[in-house]
Amino acid sequence: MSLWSEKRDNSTCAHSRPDKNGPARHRRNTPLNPLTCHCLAFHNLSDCFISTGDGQTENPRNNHGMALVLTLMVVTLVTAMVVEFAYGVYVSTSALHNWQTSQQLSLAARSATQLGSRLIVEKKALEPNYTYPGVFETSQKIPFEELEGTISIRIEDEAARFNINTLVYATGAVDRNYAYPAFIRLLKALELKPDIADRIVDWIDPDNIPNLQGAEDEAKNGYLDSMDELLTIPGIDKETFERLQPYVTIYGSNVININTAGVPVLRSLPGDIDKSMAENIVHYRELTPLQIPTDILKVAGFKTVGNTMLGRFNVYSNTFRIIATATSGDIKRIIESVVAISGTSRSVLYWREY
Ligand SMILES: [Ca+2]
Repeated sequence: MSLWSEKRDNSTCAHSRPDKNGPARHRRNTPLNPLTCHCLAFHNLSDCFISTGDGQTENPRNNHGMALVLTLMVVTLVTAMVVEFAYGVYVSTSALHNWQTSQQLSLAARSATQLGSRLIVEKKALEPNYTYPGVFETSQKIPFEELEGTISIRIEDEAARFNINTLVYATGAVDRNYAYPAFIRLLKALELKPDIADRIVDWIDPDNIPNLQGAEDEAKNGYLDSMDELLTIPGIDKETFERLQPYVTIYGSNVININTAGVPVLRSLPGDIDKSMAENIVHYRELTPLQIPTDILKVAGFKTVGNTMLGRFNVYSNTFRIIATATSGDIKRIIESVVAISGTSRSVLYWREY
């Protein structure tokens, strides 16, 4: 039995093409015409295409489908807009929260810096004759109830380092009597080339006449204002900088603190101090920090040579670097400063917050 023969009444169709009786519409008992109605197998309204007379067909089911697609598109669009708006609000709120936290951490770091200065003053009051050790660290919870986190304070003795600005006197002349040869000794101890001394001297001194191994190209002709400035001096690459940086400063005098200086800086002192002699000083002060300069004569190997060093070192310091770090979650604020302490007063020589 064919599909055609299965129809109960295939002589009529619910639809017809437009004719003189009006536009195409659902009309019952219209004679079936296969050319105008395509209901060949299933005489079902939902399966029937209506010929519009211009070669195109319409289907009520398609109209329903189109409406559904449009509805879905609108819902998708509105959902996307809502999600984007919510994300924007989240980002704005998060940024505001981070900014507020950052501001609070900045205040905490400032407080920690003040605390660091006070610790130095109190320690100097307890031990007025000498400064030891060269590094002091402490940390505690942030004292703000509304903010969870920690603050840490690191204090470093700046007199443990060689001051490279002392290579040149304020008059512009090079200190070839002490600072220059002392710096050459430091470079040798660090296994760095001696020409670095001339390059730094040319950078600082006011003239434009290059030293033997120096360079006056675009020289500053002034004292260094920051350690990073070393990297702008021709001939000082990053590797040289990283090796030199822990042992030099631009603050304080050219008199180092023998109680805190590292082995390479100790070797910058006069007296041809080799590595093992410098290590003798380190071991001695670990047990008994030097109270007065002549205590150097008690250190193994310095009974004689110690006299040639007197006047070139101290056993205390008045210049310190304070690194205060405030942390809450992933957010951190750091204040690095250098302060000069005189009695109970202190003056800030350097301040950087990041
Ligand atoms: Ca110069």
